[in-house]
Amino acid sequence: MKLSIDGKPHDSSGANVNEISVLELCRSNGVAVPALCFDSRVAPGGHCRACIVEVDGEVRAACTTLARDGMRVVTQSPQLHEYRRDLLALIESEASLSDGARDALRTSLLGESTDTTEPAAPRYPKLESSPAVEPATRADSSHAYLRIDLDACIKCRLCIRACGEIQGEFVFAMRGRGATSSVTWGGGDLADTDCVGCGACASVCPTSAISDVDRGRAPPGFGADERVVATTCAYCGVGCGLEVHASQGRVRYIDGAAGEPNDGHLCLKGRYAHEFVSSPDRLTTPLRRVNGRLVPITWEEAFALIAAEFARLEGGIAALSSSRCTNEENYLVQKWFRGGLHTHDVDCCARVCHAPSAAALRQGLGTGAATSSFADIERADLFLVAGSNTTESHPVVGARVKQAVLRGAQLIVIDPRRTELAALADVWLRPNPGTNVALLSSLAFVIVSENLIDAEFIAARTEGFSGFREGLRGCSPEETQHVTGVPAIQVRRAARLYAAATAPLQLHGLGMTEHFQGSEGVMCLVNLALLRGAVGRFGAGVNPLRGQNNVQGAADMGCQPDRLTGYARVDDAEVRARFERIWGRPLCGRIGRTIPQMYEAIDRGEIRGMYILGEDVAQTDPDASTVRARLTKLEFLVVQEIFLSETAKLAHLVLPGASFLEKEGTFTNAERRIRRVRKVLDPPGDARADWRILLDLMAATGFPQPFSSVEEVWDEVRAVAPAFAAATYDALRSSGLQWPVTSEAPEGTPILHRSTFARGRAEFQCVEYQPSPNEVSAIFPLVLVTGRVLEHYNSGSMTRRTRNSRIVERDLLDIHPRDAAARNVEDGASVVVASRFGEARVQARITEDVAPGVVFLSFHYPESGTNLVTSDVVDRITDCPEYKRTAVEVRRVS
Ligand SMILES: Nc1nc2c(c(=O)[nH]1)N[C@H]1C(S)=C(S)[C@@H](COP(=O)(O)OP(=O)(O)OC[C@H]3O[C@@H](n4cnc5c(=O)[nH]c(N)nc54)[C@H](O)[C@@H]3O)O[C@H]1N2
Ligand SMILES: Nc1nc2c(c(=O)[nH]1)N[C@H]1C(S)=C(S)[C@@H](COP(=O)(O)OP(=O)(O)OC[C@H]3O[C@@H](n4cnc5c(=O)[nH]c(N)nc54)[C@H](O)[C@@H]3O)O[C@H]1N2
Ligand code: SF4
Ligand code: SF4
Ligand SMILES: [Mo]
Repeated sequence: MKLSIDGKPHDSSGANVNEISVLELCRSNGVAVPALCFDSRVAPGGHCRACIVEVDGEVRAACTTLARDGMRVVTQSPQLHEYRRDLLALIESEASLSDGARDALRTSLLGESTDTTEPAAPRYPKLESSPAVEPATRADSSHAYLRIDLDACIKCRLCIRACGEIQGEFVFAMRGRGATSSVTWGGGDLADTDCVGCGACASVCPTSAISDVDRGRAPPGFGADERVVATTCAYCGVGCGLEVHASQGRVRYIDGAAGEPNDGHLCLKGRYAHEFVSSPDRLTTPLRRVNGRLVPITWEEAFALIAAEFARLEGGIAALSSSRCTNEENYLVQKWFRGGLHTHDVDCCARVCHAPSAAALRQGLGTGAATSSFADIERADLFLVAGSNTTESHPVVGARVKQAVLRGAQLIVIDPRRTELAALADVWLRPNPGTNVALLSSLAFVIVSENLIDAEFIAARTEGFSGFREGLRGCSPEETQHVTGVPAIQVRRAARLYAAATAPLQLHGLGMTEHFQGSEGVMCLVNLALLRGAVGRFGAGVNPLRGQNNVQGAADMGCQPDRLTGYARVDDAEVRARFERIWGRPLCGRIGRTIPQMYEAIDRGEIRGMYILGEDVAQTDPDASTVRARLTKLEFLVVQEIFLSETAKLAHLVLPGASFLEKEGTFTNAERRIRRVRKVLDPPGDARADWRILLDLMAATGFPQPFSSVEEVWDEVRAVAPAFAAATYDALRSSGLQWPVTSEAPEGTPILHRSTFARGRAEFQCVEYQPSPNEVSAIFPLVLVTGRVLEHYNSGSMTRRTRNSRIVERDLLDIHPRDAAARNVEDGASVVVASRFGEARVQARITEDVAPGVVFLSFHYPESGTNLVTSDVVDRITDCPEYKRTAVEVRRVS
């Protein structure tokens, strides 16, 4: 396409050249065109009229005019300048702008911040706000993070489009016409709308009519030394890119970074929940237990104590590493324990989370990680979302899925609860908790028996199909519906939809894994994809939505008892020899213990000391009273934390680490994307970056390391694990890369298994449904499902110390009206949730989001005691706890 811009010829080629607007074309060629209501992530609106240019002599809005061959575009002319000045005057007559907003507008429209030729009197009389709009709805300060002041609104509608087209929440609309029109959010408080606090509206508003509290609050001069640091969110496994604006040693506000995986978008945790960093509760000095109390000691005393105790307890020490910490820190933890302390007793929270996914994917496909990328969300024509509350747990991915569905992609949701995606689904299958294997087998049954399989793919790339087909006998939807509770007709419909899709993308969560048959459930998902050849190609695949910011990385680095860095097998002598060479230490060949096995070993006196990095097991592991009893039995417990967690309260020695905003390193997200983490602030008091502490601990216990920076640690990771070989810090500097990153794939690997599976052929797995041992009874007739809510994060140690706790103040028990009525429980009543293992005390919320017979409770507040109730039942293959199914009774507290 050839055209001219301001008299200069431009020759454009490229895939989207036929769809590009004049505005984007100009900007991509370095020609500045002002625009107030343009954002590349939403459809152009043409509302603000600031991007007026001349096209072939006619005045047009550049954002809504498509570039065409032969066009003559003029962006600067006396006429256009005059037009823009006039527009500015009109805006000023309608909106009350702050000085800053006016200067910014003037600069973007006229390229100058002051107008020396401005007439003394305004060109247009000031327009008073319309009497048709009640004053109450012009301003809003009900939300913890957002402020609205419509006096500054220029009616560009960008907030409406951002909320609808990025987040998919549709909070805002326009009401009225012409000069009396205004943005509305339904007449009440913003806090009472569907707003999820993502901040997209505030981030795009050109005049701060909608603004972040954080930005508005900055005292004068606060921005003088402002720095912008590009880093990665440390909450969930989406791993959003952040741009942290900091000055005077404080975080001022956070924006989303461009590029994958979030393209500027964030959720309210990533954008706003950073106040915990400066909480007075932060640990600032090492603490030692003396006469039952934790008292401050120096770092030197702490290292000497550990050296002495670990020498005394040698052979009986285990480690839990932290999925909240960096790859480099996780690498050091397992290197320390394996190489320095001669044990493979190293595990991490992958155990209680997606270990079943990793096991099932490894067994079926050869690699235990997500097969696809988040970018496949835009390529898929159908989503199968199983046991994932995506919009609350992985909100930015959830928003991408919602947008794809709003554009026409189909959606099947498998979840016992009516989640936001379930409510939007084409087919929502609502199984009894714990019956995934029966349900997914019946989906496979329909696809096979109705001959909807991809026979060519099965023949060319898989094995074990005939045995698998045999094993489906007795799995028809009609036969399984009494177990699953899902009507056969719905199962048939879902199976046909899945089979008819050209690019079916699976996303799954803990509703699949945290079960007695967790691994086997995920195997069923893999089988389903194999039946349709829906793996190893763009838009399709099997994807565990791994939870923690760096749980993928913690496992990749080797914080699992059976696998060294890069999933190298501990029980393979050749593999060990490679590590022994690089580490200069002999390694034992005995596989270590999983978390539940460690607890049992404490009981037997085999484990007497533990080092726990950033994991609050006393609150988050199941059957918490037993966990506490066992931790209390330890002779020496070291906890390295940023807060005095429930676990740290039990420790003999507490070490103050640094949060993600206070250190360097890398995190690996749920699509295997390794991203850089960069330091913004200094840690408080005597707290230190966790990797520095680990290097000192290794030295103190006789295994000194040659590293002086995290980059050097990472370079050793690249040397020991081939999948990261080419992922240098420099190569990762912008949006990161998805492993494997090798000399053959220097740009990373967005899709696994494209031409061959890591194990050669993929293998169908025969799985038979087994009911959970945690059956309901006359005493415990309800099934408790536990899980998360959007506003809080796991133990809540961070989010509870932010204004998120103003939005959600406590854990609530969701209970169906029928079950509530039978127990005389009203909405908001205090209740006890009791199981064979213990009791939780919470408030009830009556809702039909849960089915009769099922109750749901989150675990973000320690005082609720959610995990006092959960059981000791674990996944048969990986020991992952069954958090998703506990037989309970609910009693009203009178
Ligand atoms: N806001 C927020 N986000 C988080 C976290 C957080 O604490 N808060 N934690 C992070 C972590 S560590 C993780 S692992 C992820 C977890 O993210 P998710 O996997 O989305 O988390 P959950 O809410 O635990 O459970 C998901 C869903 O499983 C459903 N479910 C329960 N039983 C069954 C069943 O038998 N079958 C099926 N098909 N579904 C079932 C539940 O109803 C629930 O909706 O989230 C991460 N993101
Ligand atoms: N009932 C129930 N229980 C569950 C689950 C469930 O669905 N239901 N889900 C389980 C799952 S999937 C998971 S992953 C676990 C998560 O359980 P945990 O890993 O125990 O929970 P988190 O709150 O994520 O964080 C652990 C600790 O890390 C600390 N921390 C954060 N950043 C850093 C850092 O940079 N350095 C250091 N040293 N410490 C840091 C925090 O203060 C926090 O105390 O919970 C499990 N528990
Ligand atoms: S914060 Fe997000 S959800 Fe709330 S109104 Fe703004 S864009 Fe919509
Ligand atoms: S979606 Fe996850 S990674 Fe992104 S901002 Fe929210 S919590 Fe952070
Ligand atoms: Mo997790």
